[in-house]
Amino acid sequence: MREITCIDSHTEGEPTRMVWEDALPLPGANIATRLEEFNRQFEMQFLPLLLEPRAFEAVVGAWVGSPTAPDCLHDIIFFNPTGALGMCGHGTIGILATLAFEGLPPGEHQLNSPVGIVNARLLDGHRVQLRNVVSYRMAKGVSVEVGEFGLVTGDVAWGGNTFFLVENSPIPVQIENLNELEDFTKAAMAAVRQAGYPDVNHVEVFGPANMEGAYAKNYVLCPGGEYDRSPCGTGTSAKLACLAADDKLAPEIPIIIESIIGTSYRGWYSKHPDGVIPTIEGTAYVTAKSTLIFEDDDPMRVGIRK
Ligand code: PYC
Repeated sequence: MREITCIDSHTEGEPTRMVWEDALPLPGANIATRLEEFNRQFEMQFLPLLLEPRAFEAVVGAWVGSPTAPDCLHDIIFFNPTGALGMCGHGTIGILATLAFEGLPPGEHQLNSPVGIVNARLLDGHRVQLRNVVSYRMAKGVSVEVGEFGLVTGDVAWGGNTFFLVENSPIPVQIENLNELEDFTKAAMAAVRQAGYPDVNHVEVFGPANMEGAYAKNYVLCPGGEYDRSPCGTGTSAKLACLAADDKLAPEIPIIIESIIGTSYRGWYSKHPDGVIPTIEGTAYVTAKSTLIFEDDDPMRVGIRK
């Protein structure tokens, strides 16, 4: 029998399940070799933490280990049921709130992710400002035929993951349209990948906000087919990069992006020679500290595989 202790949190509604390296060690002298080891172990060791019956597919995992880069608090690897993510904004905010729950005082920390070092400022027990990796637009005005939805135009941008961002969603971005938004964004993901952007692994569509003062409301399809309950930290970073590239938003001016469930992030950017450095501010709460049990004779020991 195997026991693994996890700490769960949600960031603006989006779940994170954190696991320490003591439970699942990843040997390696740097984050790249640790990621290789993670990829080797993913199917049998990490994926079962996210799947039913112990979780569900929207949960993002966060492996937290000792730092292999100078001046960093931890190495971090985020993952969802399809494998490792580059970065994860909601996950970083969730980890900081979890570390605060475990006794970390407010302050500023660096975390070493597979796509670069990020800075996270813990403002209190729950509120965190994430200064993300350099984000930039990769392509403007990419038009693709999306089946019954017709011709759809959007930008491709990097915010720690690769996004296809569609400014005016053909499906109104409202919670009652979840099924249609899922169908549309899945079709758009397939179309944009086929059109020469195979690395796109998130689709982010926008519509008018319900929240007073918010810039827009988004729906974000994540790899694996689940949607982000938060406004997506890396997605908001990609959006800030596009707004900056179009001169639609000046540096250091905060905007609010509302999520499909009505939660929000505040985001702004600083200029960088290769794009922008986004800052994303949001709030997370710990929801559970649990010991997962994997009994040897449990047919669902590795989770329900579809
Ligand atoms: O907040 O960056 C994010 C994120 C990526 C996937 C789910 N959340």
